[in-house]
Amino acid sequence: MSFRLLVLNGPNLNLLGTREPEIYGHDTLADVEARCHALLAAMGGNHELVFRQSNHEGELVTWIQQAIGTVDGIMINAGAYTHTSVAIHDALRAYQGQTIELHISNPHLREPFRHVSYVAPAADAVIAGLGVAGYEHGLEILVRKLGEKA
Ligand code: CA2
Repeated sequence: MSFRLLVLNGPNLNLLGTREPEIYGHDTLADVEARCHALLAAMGGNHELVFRQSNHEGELVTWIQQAIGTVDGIMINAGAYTHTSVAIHDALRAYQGQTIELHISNPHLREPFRHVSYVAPAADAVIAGLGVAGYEHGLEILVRKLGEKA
């Protein structure tokens, strides 16, 4: 069984590996993307992965809309839009596939404004606080969950 997977990254995640390494680590987003592709290749099954980042809320909404009927599972790190975006929440509610919300840090250990997520009520699962390794763990879980449903 092969699945079409989409990993979405929100604002400022293009800065990964360049600032605040004590929170987000030293890996760049390109490193993380490469590891996600390597993981899927190692898992076999010929899964298709599109990995994207945008600083623009509407672009993320458009990508989620385009995933409707074309993508089996989405993993999303919406960055700061996690805590503000009704638009991303609504788009994810319109998407029928499996959804995982991902965070590199654990927002609940940080400032109170990060304790609310508009993504979580529209997601099947939430992964947080595992560092960038969470991307690989999340993808593995996403593929496993899709396999259980197929
Ligand atoms: O922990 C996460 O993955 C977050 O989604 C990251 C967001 C933050 O607003 C969320 O509360 C939690 C911020 C992403 C910014 O990433 C940077 C990476 C390196 C340097 C500066 C920003």
